[in-house]
Formats: sequence, structure tokens, C-alpha cells
Amino acid sequence: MHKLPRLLACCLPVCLALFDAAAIAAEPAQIKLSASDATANAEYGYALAGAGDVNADGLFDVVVGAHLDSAAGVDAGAAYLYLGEETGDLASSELKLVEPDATGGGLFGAAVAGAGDTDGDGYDDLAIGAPGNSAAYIFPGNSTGVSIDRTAKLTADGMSGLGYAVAGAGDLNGDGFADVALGACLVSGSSVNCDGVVVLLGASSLGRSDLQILADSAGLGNALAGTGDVDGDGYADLLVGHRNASGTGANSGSVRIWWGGAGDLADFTDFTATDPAAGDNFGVSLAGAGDVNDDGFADVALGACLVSGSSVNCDGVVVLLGASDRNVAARNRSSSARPKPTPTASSAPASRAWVTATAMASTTSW
Ligand SMILES: [Ca+2]
Ligand SMILES: [Ca+2]
Ligand SMILES: [Ca+2]
Ligand SMILES: [Ca+2]
Repeated sequence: MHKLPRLLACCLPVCLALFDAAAIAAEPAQIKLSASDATANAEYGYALAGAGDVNADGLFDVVVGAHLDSAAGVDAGAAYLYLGEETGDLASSELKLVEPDATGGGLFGAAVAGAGDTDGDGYDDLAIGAPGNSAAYIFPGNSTGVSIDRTAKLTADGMSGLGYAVAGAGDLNGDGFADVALGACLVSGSSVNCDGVVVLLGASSLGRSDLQILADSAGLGNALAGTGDVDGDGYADLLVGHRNASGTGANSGSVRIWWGGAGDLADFTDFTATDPAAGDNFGVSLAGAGDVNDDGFADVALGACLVSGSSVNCDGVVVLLGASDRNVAARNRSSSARPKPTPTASSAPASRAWVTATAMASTTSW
């Protein structure tokens, strides 16, 4: 897997979390985190994210992935949770999580995200992908960190590499429970081949009906991000990358914004922004940007990078400005090197019924 494409999506929240911790404490201004049981080549820090506030103490927390950690099996992976501290001493609360029933090659921690409060108990929850085992896990927050005994395993038959991408999606359907998006992708050399996107709709207790297919189109789901409310209708919206889309040339790429709404995901519609140049991999990275122009609509940032072998060459970022008519491309702000993205019509999502959410006990170590 490549490191650069995820940086745009992953760095912002954790940098903000660290900045916040640093701002509260006069010293230190910089906090270096590392695994207390660090081993070589564990890829600690490949994935990282602001975790929200999992222990509801008013301080933001941080989650770091180490998907090649081999303590639980060769390349089984691990993730580390750090609770925010007014002193800035995040390391003292380190909690190491591993995949329940871990096996070698699970790559647990290849993607990590703050999930928001998926079960409505007042504690934010964690989402961690294990694409080597085509699974993702929700770890519910509690007053001391996360509840290992209430871990939920998310799988979808036929979706290889589920958990390659994970993102807190906000509340897509307006029911008061935070929702989570999962991408399913397999990596082969410098190519990333995706199978689609699954969304977990938050609920007080997870069941089969809470996990739904958002899109099962081949290629979708290499990058995901909750955006906030881009069209101002009161429902959170979701960004989905399709870096290998070839609508305007091989691997030109595209990004889709799924508009949240009441009811099933099958009723959701989306907006597609495409890129005019072959090889740009538009949508290789993306992020919710907040409301950059203070007009009340959330905005989004999209990256485009040509990936070739071990080389990654990026040529700019597009910011799409939110708007009530959903025609965000009409109001885009691009870097000078980037052309204006082309919008295309929405398409109806497919639905399949073989996704599962299983309550299970997990294992942990410190
Ligand atoms: Ca906290
Ligand atoms: Ca919760
Ligand atoms: Ca919801
Ligand atoms: Ca919306």
C-alpha cells in the first residue's frame, strides 16, 4: 500500500487533536507518540486519526494503526488508542488493540477512524479495518477507553478487502446515531482494486439490518470521508473516492458525494465529480474541509495523484464548496494546476443483503 494518498484524509483530524492538546498545556508544544512495545517494520503511524472523545471526558483522543505488527501473528496488525490529557501526556494511557481471533496477514489497523457515537451512549466509538481478513471492527467507547467485550465485527460476503478504508460518516440518516463507512479494496503492486462501500447505520444495539451496501460498483471505495452537511438539508453527507474510474481516460478518477437522507441507503442519491485527464487518479485522497467560506455549508477537499510503482506524483487539490442546490462543481476552488471537475448525473445505488454485523468479544493487550 502507498502512504501518501491517505495523508490528506488522515492527518487533519489527528493534527487538530494534537494541536488541541498542545494548546491546553503550555508545554510541550510537540508530542511524539510511539508504541511502547515498538517492533521494527510494524508500520506504526501508517494510519492515524482523531478518535473523537471515546471516554467522554471532554478531551479529544487519538488512534494510531500499526498494520504490520506481528505480536498476534505475522502481519496480524494492531492499533493504539491514546486518551487526551490536559498535561499532554498521551502516552500514559496507551491501549493496544488487536483483532479478535487474530491470524497472520489480517492487517488490522491498516485503516483507523473515529466512528462517532454509533450506539448513542454518549461515548464516541472507534472503527478499525483489517482488510487482510476482509473485516472491520467497531470498538465502543466507555469511561476508561473502549469496551472490548462489546466489539462488533463487520463483514460483507464477496467484498474482499473490506476495511481497507474506514471513516466516520456522521449521521447520514438523521436518526441521532453516528454512521460509519467501509471500503473494500485489494492491493496489488501500485494498483488498488475496490469492490464497493458498506455503511453501518448506528443503532443502540447492532444487528444485521444496520449494515447496508451503499455502492457495490467495482472501483469505488479507495478513500472515504464524512463531510458534514454539504447541501444544508440537515443530513450528513459522505465522500467516496473512485481513483481508477476511467470516464475521461484511463484512471482519470472520480469522486462521489452521497447525499444523506431519511430511510434506507437505497433511497440515497449522489453527485459525481470527474477529472478530465487520464492517469490523474482524482479521488485518491479526500477530506471533509469544514465550512471554509463560512456560508453555512460544509465544503470538501479532493486530491489527484498519479501512482506509478513506488512513485506518487500529485498535481493539486480541488475544493468543492457546498451549496443547497448540490451543484458543488459550479462553485469549486481549484489550485491553478487543477482543472474544474465535471459533474455527472446521479445513479441509483444497488442493495444486497449479505452483510453482517456480529457482536463478539475481543482480545487486548497493553
Ligand atoms: Ca477523551
Ligand atoms: Ca458510543
Ligand atoms: Ca445514523
Ligand atoms: Ca446533507
